[in-house]
This record gives sequence, C-alpha cells and structure tokens, in this order.
Amino acid sequence: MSAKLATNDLEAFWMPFTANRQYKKAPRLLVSAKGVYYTASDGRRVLDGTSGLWCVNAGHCRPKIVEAVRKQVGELDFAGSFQMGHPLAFECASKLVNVAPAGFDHVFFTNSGSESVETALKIALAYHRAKGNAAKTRLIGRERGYHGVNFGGTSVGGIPTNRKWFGALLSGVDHIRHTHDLARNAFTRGEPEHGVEFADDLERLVALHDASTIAAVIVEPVACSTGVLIPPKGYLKRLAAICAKHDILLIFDEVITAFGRLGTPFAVDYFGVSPDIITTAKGVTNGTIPMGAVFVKSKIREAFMQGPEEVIDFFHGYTYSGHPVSCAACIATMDVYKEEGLLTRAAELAPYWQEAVHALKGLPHIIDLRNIGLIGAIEFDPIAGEPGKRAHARFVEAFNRGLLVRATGDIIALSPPLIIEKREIDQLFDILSGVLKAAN
Ligand code: PXG
Repeated sequence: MSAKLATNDLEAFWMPFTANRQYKKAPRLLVSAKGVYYTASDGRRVLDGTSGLWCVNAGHCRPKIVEAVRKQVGELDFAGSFQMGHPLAFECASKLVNVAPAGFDHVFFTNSGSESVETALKIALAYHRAKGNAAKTRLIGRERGYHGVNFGGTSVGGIPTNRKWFGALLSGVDHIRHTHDLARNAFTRGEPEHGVEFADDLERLVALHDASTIAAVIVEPVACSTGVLIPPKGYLKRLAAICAKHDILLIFDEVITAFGRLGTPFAVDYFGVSPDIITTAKGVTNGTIPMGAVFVKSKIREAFMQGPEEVIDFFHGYTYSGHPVSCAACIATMDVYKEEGLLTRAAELAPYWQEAVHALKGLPHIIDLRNIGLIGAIEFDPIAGEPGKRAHARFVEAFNRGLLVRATGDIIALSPPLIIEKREIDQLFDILSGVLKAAN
C-alpha cells in the first residue's frame, strides 16, 4: 500500500474503539510486520509490545502459517459446517483438544472472541434446560470484565463506558465485584496476596437470586482489557468451589490468556482451576485469520446428545464456523507453538520480565506496577477530570519512539509476542522508561 493516505481516504473507515476525529488528524499507520517488529508507514521499525491486540503470540508473518493459508485458500476456499463438513475442521478440533486442559474434549468454532462468549453463554443456558433445570437462566459477570461487544458479552461485561450507551442490555444478568485493590496489593509481583474473599461475593448473589435461577458465571482468569487485574491468590479456586456447590457453570474467558500468555498453555493450567467451558480466539490462529474456539467438557456436550439422533442438537452456529482457511491457519499455528515450545516459553521469560516491569518503580505518576506471565501493566494516577489522558499521551509518545503499547483508562498494558528475546525486552523497557521519564 502507499505509505501516504490522502485525508479524505481516512474518512470512510469508521474505526473501532477509536477517537476517530483525533486519530485522523495524526494517523498512526502500520504497513508490514515480521517477528516482533512492525514497520510504520514512514519506514520506522516499531517493537510490538502488545502482540497486535494480544493475538500474535508467535510473532508476525510466520512463514509456516502464511504458507498454510496461501495453500488452503487456493484449494478449498469455503465449505460450510451445517450438516456438511470438510476434513480440516475435524483435524483442527482434534489438534486443539490436544493442547487444551484435561477434560476439554469438544470444540465449537466461532470467528472471534465476542462470538465465543455468546456461544458459551448459550451453551450454558441450553445445558441447564436440557438437564431439566429450565429456571437456571441468570448469567453472572464481574465488574470490570470484558467479554467482547455483542449483546451477551456487553451485558455480562463490567466496563461502564462499554455498557452505558446500549440500553438495558440482557435481562437477568448480575455482576460480582472486581478484584482490584491497590490499597492492599499495589506493586505486587505476580498474584496478589489479598482478596481471596472477593470470591464470596458470588454467595451474596446466590442469596439474592437463589441458585435455582443462576446458569453460569463468566470471568477472565486475568482481566486484561480493563487494565490487567490479576486474581488474588486462591480467588479462582474459591469461585470454582462456590459454582460447583450450587450447580452453576463456570466459564473462563481465555480469549487472551489461552495459548501461552501466562507460561502455560491455558490459564486453567496456570491456576490449577478447571471451569466447565473455556472461550478462546486471538492466539488460536496467531491473529492471522479470524477464528474463535469454545471448549467444553464431555458432561456439557453429553447433555445435548440425549434427544432423537435426527434432530439438531444445538441450534447455533455461524456461516464461518470451522472455515477452511481459519482451520489451516490454526493447525499451522499449533504446529509452530509446539515446535518452538511457545505455550510454555513465557514461564522461562517471566522472572526477567517481572524485574523489568518493576524496575519502572519511582518514575512519575506511577501508582502501581503488576505482572503475570508475559503480561505487564503500569497504572498512573489520573489527571483530575481527564481520565485516560495520561496513558494515551504515553502511548502516542511510545509509538513515536518505536514501541507499540496499549492504553486502557489510566493504565498501559504490555504483552509482547512470546518469541521475544531478552535483548528485545531490554529495548522495550529502554524506550518505555524514556517515555515515562519525559512525560508529565
Ligand atoms: N473476551 C476477552 C477476554 C477479550 O479480551 C474478547 C472477549 C472479544 O474478542 P473479539 O475477538 O471479539 O475482539 C476479548 C477481546 C485490549 C483489547 O487492548 C482487548 C481485546 C480486544 C481488543 C483490544 O485490551 N479483547
């Protein structure tokens, strides 16, 4: 593409989650990528500190994945999966089941994290109905949770700006409180000490609504989009125990944490807590082609397999569920992850990464630094009346100096590709500390 765009070329594209008018006055454009670097439209190399949008876990433009996509699109461009099939979708599902935590033996394909969430919520509702518990219909999310942008995900989500524009949302939804507690946990390395009792908030909702009306609880094991909220020690275990006690399904939204981000294949492996359903997307194809995958345990699927064989067992699916090109990208991605040990590489880098994150302590306006796996976050004290301004200014300056980070509220989140080398981690923090020192 041409490196320069005329101003009117920028108008047609209404960009998602973007301050469009501000952006178009000074656009930031990326034109190519390789490994851990992007190339910007002015030719500068930009270190990708965010794996695209938390998806390019194996780094950019990996030849094996590119080749698989190229080949597949010329061989079988499309075949549906409604009462028909093509071999790659089955092969792909089997590969995914092999990397998934024990017990997750079935995969439902979607095209994004948002669709994975909708699918998981519908599976939970239909599961209880199939089991004869049709009154179990309430869905419980968590404050500050992000589960994509469709109506179900927006409803169980807990980010006020993502909710308030869109009316009453789904009925029968409630939220447990979030786990962010800077008063007790600021500058924690890894999982915070304090806050296991936040899980008991679920008992409050059970007391209010009665367990007989509650279908499922959905949480991100690590809440990333809201600014990297790491679960307190023991919190997820306690939440799972409360769910099990009341026959409430637990859904882990692993759209970001699946495929190696924490140093284990899934967050389930990291925390040793097994939910009933896992949602994924992003890293499932290394971001190359849109795809999502919902993993369920056999007990869930079996509940759907009780009716007459000739009747459709789940009235749900997408035209592109199991799209051949996505499946080819996914299979190649799983091969790259396996060959290069990427699903556990973050565990090796985590100690080095942790020290680099916490070395920023003392720079202006920082009120917290936190990390887990190959994720880091820097929280700033907000400017009165101008929330988010501080982090946004630092994000722009970092880009100008050759580093891509994510700004969310007054927090900068970091999540580089899992192939990053220590010298590139050094480069990342050199640029970032320069930005943080210079900023006001
Ligand atoms: N669940 C979780 C936990 C996510 O993080 C989604 C669902 C929705 O996925 P899709 O593919 O529909 O976008 C997400 C997406 C950021 C950022 O910078 C995070 C996401 C998307 C874009 C930006 O924090 N997460």
